[in-house]
Amino acid sequence: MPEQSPAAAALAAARNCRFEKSVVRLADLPPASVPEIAFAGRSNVGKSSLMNRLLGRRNLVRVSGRPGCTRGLNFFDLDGKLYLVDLPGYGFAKVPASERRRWEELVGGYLEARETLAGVVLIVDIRHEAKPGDRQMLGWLKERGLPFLVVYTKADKLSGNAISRQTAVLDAGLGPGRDNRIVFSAKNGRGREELLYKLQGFL
Ligand SMILES: Nc1nc2c(ncn2[C@@H]2O[C@H](COP(=O)(O)OP(=O)(O)OP(=O)(O)O)[C@@H](O)[C@H]2O)c(=O)[nH]1
Ligand SMILES: [Mg+2]
Repeated sequence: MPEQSPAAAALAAARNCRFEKSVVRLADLPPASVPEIAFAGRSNVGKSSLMNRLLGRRNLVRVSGRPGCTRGLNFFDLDGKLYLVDLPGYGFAKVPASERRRWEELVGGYLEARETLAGVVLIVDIRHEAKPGDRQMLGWLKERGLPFLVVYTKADKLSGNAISRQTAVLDAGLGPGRDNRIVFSAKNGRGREELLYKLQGFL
């Protein structure tokens, strides 16, 4: 077993996690002092729920009743060794163009320039097909050469057959490659161990 980095060990232990800050302007990013992993996806796809499940916390990251609630980049500190970053969601139909531009500048700027970003988790709803926003996000990640993982979440909402069917649909639509995607459920914990293992590989 290779030796774990301090960040990977902190992720596995998930002992002292605390909300650090919500960033709405790139100038307010915390110092780039430890590795970080960001979580991206459409509004309401289950980003915050996945982070809570990953950390084994019921409510560290606020789960929204209303879609589109997460406006800033929300930084969570793990033992001072690692940041997890909950990114604001995209693809919410009713946002005005100005709000969409704001989102692109903030999230695009962050993904493009953050030196300590070790990898990104792109979360999609296993029941739906890949959306343009998901492809745009993957395009950015590939362009920058950032390590990424695609998570097909809410698997608890489908039967076994439907999971296989939808997995094939999303594999074809997004092309992450089998080693880069995970079937997941924040509700029953499916895929959590695999996710943890793969994220440690980023660190
Ligand atoms: N059944 C089921 N419901 C889920 C799962 N993950 C999230 N949800 C539900 O989906 C809704 C949205 O979850 P969030 O975790 O707030 O999603 P989000 O992507 O953080 O949403 P925004 O921050 O608003 O973009 C909530 O009602 C969750 O309870 C899952 O794996 N299974
Ligand atoms: Mg959220």
